Amino acid sequence: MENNNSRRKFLKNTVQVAAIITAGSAGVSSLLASCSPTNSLAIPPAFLTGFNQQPLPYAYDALENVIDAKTMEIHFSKHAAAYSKALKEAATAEGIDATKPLENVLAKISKYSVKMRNNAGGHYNHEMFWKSMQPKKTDNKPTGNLAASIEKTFGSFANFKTQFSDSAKTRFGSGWAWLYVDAANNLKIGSTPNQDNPLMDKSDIKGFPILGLDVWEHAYYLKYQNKRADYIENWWNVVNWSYTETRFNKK
Ligand code: MN3
Repeated sequence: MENNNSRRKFLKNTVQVAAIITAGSAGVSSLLASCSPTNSLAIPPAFLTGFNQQPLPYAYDALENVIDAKTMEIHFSKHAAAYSKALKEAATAEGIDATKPLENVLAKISKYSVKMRNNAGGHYNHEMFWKSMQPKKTDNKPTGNLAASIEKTFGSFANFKTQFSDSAKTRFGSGWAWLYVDAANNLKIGSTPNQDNPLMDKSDIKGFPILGLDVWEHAYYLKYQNKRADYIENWWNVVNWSYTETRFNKK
């Protein structure tokens, strides 16, 4: 496998070099452009998502009392792992290069199958979700630019939390609540059904997500049963505001 990949890369590079030599000066820049990875969304490399599941940044029991270890284990190792696996199957079937950023697929999701939409979204959303949490902190709130922007946009952090929580509570069935930055660089709150997200061309809300909350029952049912509102209220204690702020400041 390794040898085949190296050989393929070598052949590809050789073909590209040969093509550049024969293209002449006029053709070189366009050819180089076609060789470089596409990043139509201008998202910095640090925020680009691959197709493989990354390790959970903490132990299964690290968020205990807010998200129990059993829920975390099943959510990460079964649900989220399945999205990544099915995403890679769909990519193979639909001729998508899984070494390129997933964001490029999300931006053109209407061109692909329902399987691709569900699993590209499912994988992206969970990869972001794990990073957006950390062990419980008292008085957990944003700082710096993000705190200032939240206060300016929503009046106060408390108002923001109420609006975001309402968005999460009122999402009918399965889906996500989002804090995202729209094309005009405004902070917005919204929600999407299933595994959709604001990066998808099909989404009703569009922008760069900086914080997302999974309100599928698999995210909370073992501990909270039908009490989604309690899960949401507790979740604020484990939000990783430092990571959220990093995503915000990329804009
Ligand atoms: Mn989930």
